[in-house]
Amino acid sequence: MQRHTLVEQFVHDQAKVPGATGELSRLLSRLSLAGRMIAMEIMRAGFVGRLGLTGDKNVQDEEVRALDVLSNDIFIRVFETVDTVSSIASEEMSDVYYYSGERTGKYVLVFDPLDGSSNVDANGAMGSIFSIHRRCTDGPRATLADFLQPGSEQVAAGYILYGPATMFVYTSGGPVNGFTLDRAIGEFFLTHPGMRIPEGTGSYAVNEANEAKWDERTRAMVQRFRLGQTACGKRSARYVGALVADFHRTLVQGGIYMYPGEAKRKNGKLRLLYEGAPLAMVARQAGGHATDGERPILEVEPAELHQRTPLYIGSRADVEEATRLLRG
Ligand code: AHM
Ligand code: MG
Repeated sequence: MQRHTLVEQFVHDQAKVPGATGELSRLLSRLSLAGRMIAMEIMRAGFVGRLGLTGDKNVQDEEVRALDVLSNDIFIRVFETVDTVSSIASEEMSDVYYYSGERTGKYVLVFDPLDGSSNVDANGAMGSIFSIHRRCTDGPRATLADFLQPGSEQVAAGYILYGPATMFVYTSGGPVNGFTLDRAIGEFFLTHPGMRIPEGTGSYAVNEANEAKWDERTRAMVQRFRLGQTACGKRSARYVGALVADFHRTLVQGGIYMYPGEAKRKNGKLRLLYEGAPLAMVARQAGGHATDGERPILEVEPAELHQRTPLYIGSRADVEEATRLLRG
């Protein structure tokens, strides 16, 4: 029997929501288009001279790669004609991006167009992460307030993983479903229905080279995972350095991914709105959990677009244990 396509799944999900207009399905299917376009660009990057840095820095003073810019442009273009998205925001743009004219659509979209892009030159995995909120204001166009909603208010969230296979993984508040791209025909098919994060297995993932920057509690907590002194016992370490790839492995095999706060960067490196919150929604809907070391990520009230957050995400028991150890 042939599997569901991604678009069939959207229609199926939508049929369960009374009064649904199909706008969310359209938005999600446009995201899958952006994903297919970016996957193609990544495959071709080495041939067409798109590896490496542009020489510019983004709003967060990070070096920008050619593929970061291209991926961001793809997202902008793909939503140009999708009025249901009132406006968009992204890791690569300092402020909310407004399309010309009035856009009263009911959704706002925030994304990291190419996460883990430092892997590009090494032909490593990367991803795009997205989060969709229903607007909480009703003016002629969205405002910053529409973006600064807690993760618990997300309507849908997910990611596209550009690995050996391209995958689209999302939830719209129900199960987490994973789709794999059949490159020959450009279609995503449901390969991972109802994903659940396993408990009691898997690896721990953290950049241990940052140990000197952590406080004593963080150091002691990570050491317990390293030495197999947590409830789950001996673990292996894994770290791709691309959040989507590290998270996807954690979703499939269990365990925990961590990016702690540091002495000079107390909220760590990752961003709340387009990295932490969307993945936290996926984790929750798959039975897992995510915290910032104190609070559930989904409960954090954002104060700014590019707010950073420490992140502990994965199997519920592991995340709860790490959070307990951090609290002391
Ligand atoms: P980016 O959004 O600029 O690509 O940065 C985020 C990435 C994550 O994908 C990854 O988990 C993390 O940065 C790796 O950081 P580090 O190299 O400090 O371990
Ligand atoms: Mg990122």
